[in-house]
This record gives sequence, structure tokens and C-alpha cells, in this order.
Amino acid sequence: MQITSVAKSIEDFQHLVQLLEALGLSKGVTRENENLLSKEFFPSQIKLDLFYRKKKRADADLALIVSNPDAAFEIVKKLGFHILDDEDGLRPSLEFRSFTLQLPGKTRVAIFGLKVIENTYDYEHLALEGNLTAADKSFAIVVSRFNSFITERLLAGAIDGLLRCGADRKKWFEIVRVPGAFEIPSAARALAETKKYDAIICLGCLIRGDTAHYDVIVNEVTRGVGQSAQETGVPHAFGVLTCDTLEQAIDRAGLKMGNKGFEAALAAIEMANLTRSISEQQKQIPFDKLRAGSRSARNDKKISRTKPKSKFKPKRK
Ligand code: INI
Repeated sequence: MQITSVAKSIEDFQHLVQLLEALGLSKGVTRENENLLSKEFFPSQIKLDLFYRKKKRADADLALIVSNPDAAFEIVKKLGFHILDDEDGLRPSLEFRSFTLQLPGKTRVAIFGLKVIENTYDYEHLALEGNLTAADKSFAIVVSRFNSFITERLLAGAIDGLLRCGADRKKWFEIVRVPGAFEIPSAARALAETKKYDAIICLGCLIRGDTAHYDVIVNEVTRGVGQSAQETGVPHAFGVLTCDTLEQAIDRAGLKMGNKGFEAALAAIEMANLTRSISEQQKQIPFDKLRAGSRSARNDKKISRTKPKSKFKPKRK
């Protein structure tokens, strides 16, 4: 699904890009042709709110629901955009805040959301999660040739997953082939050690009937991939099928049980984003301070958990 918004002038388009970046949305691809200029943005979460407005107010060209409307208000003020109305902001008792701004070319943007209330722990927002944006990330796929009629399907699924999440085929992923599943960990580790990739996707297929060493190889591959991930700090997604029969493998390579290559690609994207968020996070709230009600927890609540990518560090109220 895609949500679109149309700017009223080229200047407003640039202002919108600036505003959305400042609000912390991740950037995707910019496209331009003789008819159109467009830029993609990926929110960390998306939901569709359907509503009927009982009290009339001017329609906006773009409506944004943000997790901290007070911080968004400060960002908009700092960017110098003209605020049209901020009725709710004047009523501090309200848990909700909405305001509208107008860009110089008359594009209107409505911003609203629930205020961050002090001393109330919102565990959902305390949890860090990786999003599914692959546009600005690099991936290496290690795929084994043994049982290639299965592994090629896993590879197709993984590529599909990366492309659907915005990865650029030419720039942002590399495919490396190895003879069998046993060779996957060493190739994955060599790639991870280059530090060129945000995540490594491992794809293979082990079928019990094919080898007396099935259990030995399964253990070795699983341990090797896990060890490479832990020792290099680069996320590895495990898309190596370990099946009793060929039929089970076929089901997991695009039939009844989905495509494990596709799932591995999504796990790699999520973990690449999560790893980046964790390392970008300036301060973490220690686990023992998460207990609601403790004095230190209340004080630590003031620590900003917004992505430091933004130039602004919104203050929590
Ligand atoms: N490699 C696989 O990827 N899947 C298998 O099912 C398999 N079987 O059954 O033997 C297999 N063996 C090859 C192994 O992974 C190595 O490539 C080989 O031993 C050379 O090191």
C-alpha cells in the first residue's frame, strides 16, 4: 500500500522533504522525469485511521500522525513554517494535540498525535524495533548449489523480499554461491568481516535422506552462522532448510509453507535496521530503571529515544 501527497509548488516539495526528514522518517528513492518529481519516505510504523470530522476545519494536503506532537511542533517552529492553528496546544489538559501549518506555496500540512504524558510508561514505544526499509542498506546473500532446484527458489524469494523493501538490485546486494550448506558459514563470515554489508542472508537446503552426516552438517552450519553473526556483529539471517524429505523442502521454497528465502530477507532487513538503531541510540534506559514508578525511571523518562539522525532532539515533557 502507498500513501501519496501532492505539493502545491516545487518549493513546497523541498520544504516537505525537509520537514519529513526532520520528523525522522527514513528516506527512500528520489525519482524525476519530465512530468514528475517524487521522493519516497518510510515511516517506522504505519496504520490507516478512518475518521469523520464532526467539527469542520480546513482540509490539509498531507496529514501526519506523529508519536510526539509537542516535539513535532518545536521542529516545525524551528524550521520557520507558518503555523495556521494550534487550538489543542493551548489546552494543556488535552492528551491530544493537533496543529496545521502552511508552507510558502500554500501546501497545508496537519500534524497530530497523542501527547507523551510524563510518568506513564508506554512499553510499546520503549521497545526498539527494526523497520523493513532496505533502500539505504547493503546485503550479501550466500546461497549453496547443493539441491539447487530448492536453493534457487529460496534465492528468488530473498531477492523478491529485498526489492519489495526498496533495495536497489545494482547497488545494494551481492550474491555469493558456495558448493554446499557446509561452506555457508565460512563464506558468510568472510563477507561479514569486510564490514561492507548491513546483513548477510544465508540460504541452503539440507535433506536428511541425502547424507548420513545430516545431523553433523546441520549442527555445524547452524553453529557457524550464529557464531559468525555474534563475533562480527553483523546480523545473519538463517534461510537454510533442514528437512526430512524433499517434499518438505519444496513446501518451504514457495509452496504450502511460504518461501523461507523471502522470510530470511525480511529478517535480515529488520535486524540490519535494528542494529543500526541500537548503535545510533545515544543513551539507553537501563532495564532496572524501566520499573514504572521508580524515581530514577521518572527522571530517565526525559531521555530522548528519538533517532539521533535528526538534527533536533525533541524534549520529552
Ligand atoms: N550439502 C547441502 O547443502 N545439502 C545436503 O543435503 C547435503 N548432503 O546431503 O550431503 C550437502 N552436502 C555437501 C556439503 O554441504 C559440503 O558441500 C561437502 O561436504 C563439501 O565440503
